[in-house]
This record gives sequence, C-alpha cells and structure tokens, in this order.
Amino acid sequence: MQKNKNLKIWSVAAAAMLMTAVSMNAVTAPAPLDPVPNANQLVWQERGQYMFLHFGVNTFSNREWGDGKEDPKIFNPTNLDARQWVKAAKDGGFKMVVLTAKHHDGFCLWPSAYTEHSVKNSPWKDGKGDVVREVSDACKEFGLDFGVYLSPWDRNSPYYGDSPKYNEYYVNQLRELLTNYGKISIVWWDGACGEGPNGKRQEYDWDAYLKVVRELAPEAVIFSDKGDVRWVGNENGLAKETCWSMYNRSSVEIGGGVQQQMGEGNPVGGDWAPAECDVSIRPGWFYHADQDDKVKSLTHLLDIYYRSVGHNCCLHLNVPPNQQGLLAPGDVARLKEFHEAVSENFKTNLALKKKGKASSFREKSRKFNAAKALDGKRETYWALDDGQTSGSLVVDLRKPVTFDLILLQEYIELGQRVSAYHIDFWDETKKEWTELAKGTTIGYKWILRVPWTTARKVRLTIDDARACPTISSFELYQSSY
Ligand code: FUL
Repeated sequence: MQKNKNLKIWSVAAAAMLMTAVSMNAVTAPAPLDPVPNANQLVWQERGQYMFLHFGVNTFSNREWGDGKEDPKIFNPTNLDARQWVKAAKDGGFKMVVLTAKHHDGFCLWPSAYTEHSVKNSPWKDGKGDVVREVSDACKEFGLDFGVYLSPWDRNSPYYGDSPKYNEYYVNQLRELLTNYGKISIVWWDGACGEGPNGKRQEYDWDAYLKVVRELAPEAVIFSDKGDVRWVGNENGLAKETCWSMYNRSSVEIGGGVQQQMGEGNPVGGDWAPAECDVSIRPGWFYHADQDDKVKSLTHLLDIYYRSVGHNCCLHLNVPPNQQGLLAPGDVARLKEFHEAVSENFKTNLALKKKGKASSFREKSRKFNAAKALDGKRETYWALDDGQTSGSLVVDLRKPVTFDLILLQEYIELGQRVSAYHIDFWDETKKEWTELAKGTTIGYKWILRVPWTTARKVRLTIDDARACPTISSFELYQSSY
C-alpha cells in the first residue's frame, strides 16, 4: 500500500514536470529571418575591434604606395619586436592583429618561395627573418587572433597582367600564408587593381582565391566586397546613421561598388555581410616620422569607436611600426588611453537587472519578457509575437539616474530586424515622456550618445521592424571620457 502511495506521488510529480516541460517547449522562439550570420561572422562581430599593421618597404622609402622597384635591401629594421606590437594591441583592447604580408609593391614580409622580392633578400636577420612568423607567434603568446593582408595588386610581379599566371602566383602565396602560420582568422583583400608592367589589366580570379581560403582557413572570414565582411566605403573609420548587415554581393563590383550600399547595407539584401570600418591612427597607413605629432586624439578615437563599433560594425585601427620595427611611443600610449576610456565608459550598466515592463512580450512567456533585455546576457532577448513589429519597454531605475550613453543590441543570430526606434525619458517635472534620441538600425550593437539626462524611467520604443524585434540589450551608461 505504502509502495503504491509513493508511486502515486512520483507519478504526479513526473506529470507536473512533464507539463512544465511541455508548456516551456510550447513557447517558440521567432524563426530566423534570413540572411543570418554564420559562425565565423559571429566570432568576427564579437571581437568588436582589431588592429592593422602596415609595414614593409614603404616604411623605409617613406611612401604610401611603393612601385615594386624597391631594392629589398632597404628593408632593415634595427630592432624589430613583434611582441611589442601585439602587446600594444592587447593593451588597447584589440582582439586580433592583421599584418600587411604583401602590399601593392609586392614585397613579401615572409620568405615566399615564389619571388625574390621579399625579406629573404634583405639584410634584416641576414635574410633569415620572417615577419609573418614573428607576428603570428606573438599573437599566440598574447592570445590574440591573427590575419593577413595580401594585396592582389602587385607592382613587382612579372606575372601581373598575365591573368592566369598571376592568379596561380597569388594562390600559391595564399597557400603559403594559410598553411605555415597556424590559425588564420581573417584574409583581407584590397580591391585595388592597377596596370600590369606589360600594360595589361589583371583579371583577378576571386573564385579561385575564395576556394583556397575556404579550404585552408575554415575559421577565417574574408574581408572583400565579395566576402564575409564588407568595406564600409570610407577610410575614416565611420559608418553611417543606418547600417544593415545585409547586402547584395552580386550587385557590387570589387574595387568600385555601390558606395551607398557599402555604407548602409541593404534591408532587403540577400547576403549577410556586415561592415568593417578601417582607419589609421595617423594620416598615413605606413609610418612617416613627420606624422609623429599627428596621432589621432583620444576624443577623435572615441568618436570613431562610437561610429564604428557603436554603429553595428567592427573597427580596424591601423598602427604602423616605424623603421626600427617598433610602434612609436606616442601611438602605444594613445592605444592604452583609448582602452582605459572605453572600459571606464562602459564599466557600469545603470539599467542592469532593473525592473522592466514591456508593452507586450512573446506568447506572454517569461522567456521573452522585458527582463531579458536588462539581464546583461546577449543570448536572452525581449521578443514580440510574430507579425508584431512595434512595441515598447520601460526600464524603471528606482531612483533618478544620470546617463549619456545608451547601448542597444539585437539577437542577430535570428537576423537583423529593427528599422526605426526612439528613446524617451519620463520628465518628472512636466509629467510627460520626452524624446531623447531616435534611430533606424540596431544590429549587433548600436550606441547612442545623448545629452546628460537624469531620469528614473527610460523607454525604448521600437517603431518598425522587418519582423518581430528581438532585443537582447538595453543598457545605460554615464561616460567619464
Ligand atoms: C587601401 C590601400 O591602397 C592602402 O594603401 C591601405 O592598404 C588601405 C588599407 O587599403 O586600399
């Protein structure tokens, strides 16, 4: 009898558990809205910022574009220390380093078997050196990802302009870089395409290049108008006020392109190709001593940060090593300041775990309620029902709080959705909502700078979206810098 009773208690408990499980399962997450990012693109996006290193014969000839006729002997850094470069990148908050393994002059920073125009014919380390090796080793030591810039435009190669021959040469060089240096996380293709020495124009075989990257570097994203990450369309590091991660690769010509689409993306684009904002910390991409006093100010770098990382893009900041083979002290100091400022500004999320109330939430399930945008976790999100493309969320901060930065995120694993929104605060004196800011896109991350505001309640209203919104973060900060 006792045995039967226990059995009964157990079966009631089991049934209750099953019912809970069933009701939890019954809550369905929104279906992905294509296109969505792939795993490599998500890793890329989460890095936020990475560092460019322009280094090569131009560093010694004091030029921006070499003509390929440089004597390899001019490449002679007296004190090259790749660990110093990578440490500075890490101290600056950068998660990856990208080296110009070969710029337009064709000079290779590794001893390529396919050309004499490389470090092997330079006096540096008696021709036994390999800058690609030193940087990739330093990245491993400091825990940063590593990538390569391999310029398709090559002003030295005798094959350039003889399309099939040069394409083979380029693929061979890609193979060297993608097999001999461990994990490569980005391959960066410049679209520039100049005249060959024989007067002919080179037809790049992008499909062949792409194939070899996919084969040898399965974890890499390709930066290219036809790759995984697109160019934002300018070299100032600034994205536009609207920035979709979607895009139509097929309608864009490499090296030319539809400037508008590069900048803003395309809400009906069929490809997921988020934008990278590249910019140099100095006027030039390569080091020039007379630019030592032209290193961008902290204010300028912060502005770039807000308009790149804070505009649904990644920031690719160039810091060029000098003729010694070191990053200049002023640049290193600025990187540190930059990291300190960003860390300090985003140290305390004033809305974290505060009480939230949404106009509605998906299937009335706690799994998608307002708290999910305020819990500090990107993988949980406030969502609306299918077909519902507007709604609002009020965060109650419990007491008046002063802020000037608002950070929003969408759960982009399900696609980028929001196309219009605004933010207002409850004005206690006027007893009304007062608009503070409005925007169009959010994507992975959007940061709004607003006037210093003190309020107890702040409201995010999604005015329009491509499908029901999925908001994973609504955060407030008070900047110190
Ligand atoms: C450009 C190049 O021509 C510049 O020299 C630099 O490498 C920049 C990142 O890309 O297109």
